[in-house]
Amino acid sequence: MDEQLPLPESPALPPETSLPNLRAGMVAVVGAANAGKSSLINALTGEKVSIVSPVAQTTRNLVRAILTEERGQVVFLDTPGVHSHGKKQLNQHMNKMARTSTEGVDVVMLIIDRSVKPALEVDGWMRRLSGEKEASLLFILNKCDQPDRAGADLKALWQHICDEKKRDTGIPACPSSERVEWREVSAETGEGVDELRSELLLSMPEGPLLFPEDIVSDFPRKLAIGDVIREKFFHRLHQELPHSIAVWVEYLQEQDKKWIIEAHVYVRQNSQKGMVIGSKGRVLKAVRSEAARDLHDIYGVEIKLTLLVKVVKDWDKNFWILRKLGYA
Ligand SMILES: Nc1nc2c(ncn2[C@@H]2O[C@H](COP(=O)(O)OP(=O)(O)OP(=O)(O)O)[C@@H](O)[C@H]2O)c(=O)[nH]1
Ligand SMILES: [Mg+2]
Repeated sequence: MDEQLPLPESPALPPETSLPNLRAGMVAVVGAANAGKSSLINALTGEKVSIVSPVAQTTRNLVRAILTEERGQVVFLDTPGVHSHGKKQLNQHMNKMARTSTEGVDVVMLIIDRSVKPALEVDGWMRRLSGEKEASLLFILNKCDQPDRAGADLKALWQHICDEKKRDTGIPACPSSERVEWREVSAETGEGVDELRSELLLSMPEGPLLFPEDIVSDFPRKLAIGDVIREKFFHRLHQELPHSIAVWVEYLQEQDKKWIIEAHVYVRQNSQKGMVIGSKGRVLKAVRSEAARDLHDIYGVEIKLTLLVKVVKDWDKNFWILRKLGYA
């Protein structure tokens, strides 16, 4: 009888291929302004990737936030809240950005503020998503720490939209309607967030990581810094004024332990300059120190921040400026 040859020892697998069932994919996070999209992404990733404020339409860019775990990776696309009165050029760019974000993703998460009556934009998003053919749909009822003022209405609205579509097109319901999952969370208290994170990771397709594992966002650093500064203005200014502001980081020098930043705060008209600076410079000083504190926490370096307020007439109608700021 032939003597059996010992099997050759199999070579050690490189670390990334030895991980079992690694999953990675993209999730578009959409919804009406102020629903809590950015807050939820920050809670899911455990990082302050996107800015948050009580002012509607805080997010102006498409911000990618990357969650990496041993199970895999989820890339979230934070989008500007769609605004149905979007006549201004900036609004139109933001709406377009949000709408196109759902193309080619694995999951679309529609975030809805459950504590207020459904906004017109929620109806709009549901109608749009009722035609979704590829991505799985997850409808998230956020702010469940607040009294429920819309949960039942929202489910009825979705059913109504699906029935209407079926009646008008003769196609058996909307392609994704049967697959819609509803979840309740609070981005504020963290309720339901761990479960949602696990569920999202497990629903990603199997495959290698899409981004290096130590990256939390690929949003350009200068734009991210500008956004942190803008967030502080959004917390202090009221009515239309926040929407008239943009922040551009003109200069950034990254030394080992200290970053030197000069940022320009654009306002649209001369009359707005005084309000942004505040009496005796109070608003500007407060924004500068709050932003510097946040930037120190995020980047772990000492921050020397200078803010200059500039009147850039109707910057929000200037395509080149919108492009420079990443809004177009
Ligand atoms: N009570 C409560 N407030 C929340 C919750 N999630 C977000 N918020 C608040 O809702 C407001 C809007 O939150 P954002 O995360 O900026 O909302 P958004 O959907 O990203 O808004 P836009 O970028 O303007 O479209 C902020 O004041 C948040 O603190 C929540 O679960 N509970
Ligand atoms: Mg946002």
